[in-house]
Amino acid sequence: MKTKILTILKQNGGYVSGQELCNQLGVSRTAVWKAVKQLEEEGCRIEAVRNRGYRLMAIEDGITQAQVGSRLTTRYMGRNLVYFPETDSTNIQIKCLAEAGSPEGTLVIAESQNAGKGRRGRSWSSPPGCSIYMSYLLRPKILPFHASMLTLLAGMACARAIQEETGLEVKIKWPNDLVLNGKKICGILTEMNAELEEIHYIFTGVGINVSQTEFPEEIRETATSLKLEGGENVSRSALIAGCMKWFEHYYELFLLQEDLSGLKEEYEALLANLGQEVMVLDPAGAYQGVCRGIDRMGELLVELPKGEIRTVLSGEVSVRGIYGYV
Ligand code: BT5
Repeated sequence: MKTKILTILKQNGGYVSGQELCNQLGVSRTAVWKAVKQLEEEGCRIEAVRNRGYRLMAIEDGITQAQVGSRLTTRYMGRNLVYFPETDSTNIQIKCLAEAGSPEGTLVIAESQNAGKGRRGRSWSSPPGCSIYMSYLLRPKILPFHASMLTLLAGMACARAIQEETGLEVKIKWPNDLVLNGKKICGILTEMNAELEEIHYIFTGVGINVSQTEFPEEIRETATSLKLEGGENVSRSALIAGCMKWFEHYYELFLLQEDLSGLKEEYEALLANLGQEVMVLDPAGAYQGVCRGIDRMGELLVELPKGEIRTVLSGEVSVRGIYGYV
């Protein structure tokens, strides 16, 4: 109900009478009043004037259910939304929701995480107030070995949303990082529950650095935020809604063919290091080559000095430019 009230107040711009809200939502005046009070606690300034009604004056850059929900334009992505002021990890929480039968598109958002996860046991720095931590649930009927492509879709979606919201030319460092001016601005972690032939569910966690001005010592050289790179006053709720919109768009195209053939060009336009020398850190031995884009399965194509093209599977391999992190 909070989401609906906020949506109505936003759309209207002026005063909306208590009675009108009651009629539209089919609830009592007391219920409306209670929901308005809760919205105020979540950072919305709402004026209440006798005989005129409620009017939205200002809204803090919060990422609660109502604030994000009132911006969504999707059919299913983010429509079932759970918000935590603090949690261990949104990936852990979305897994619980998946086990409990939550529908595709369910989104968990947290203001902070005390056990934010990176890949392979690494951690994700997750202070409150300056960042986005979110995970969404998918139940695609695809083969488990096609699942890694969903990380690529997430990267495209977040990159497009950031570009749209800030105008900053963020790029994808294949397979799971977004980078800006040579530093990491976003990390993506996809996990799944599957059998050999069937995916039960899959979830993708996304962390986006929005307005940090400082980072912990160990990532100071490699991490950055939208604010540090010139993205002033970025609305986190708008950015989350944008990520959901673009993800739904790319996901639908992906499901048509269960591969990236319809998205390859768009992906490559966002790919960092395209046409440049990269180092492939393969556990079986590192090698150098020129990045030539991706194939329809989302594998990275690297041209070796003698012209042979190698396909690099995501997983254990890390790819970076020959000059530093990106
Ligand atoms: C990732 O792992 O980049 C995936 C990160 C996914 C985080 C999201 S937040 C919401 C959801 N819930 C979770 O618990 N996780 C997901 P990886 O490629 O392994 O990178 C991790 C490495 O990035 C760390 O070892 C640090 O070096 C660095 N790092 C940690 N926090 C960072 C930050 N905030 N910004 C940039 N780099 C960071």
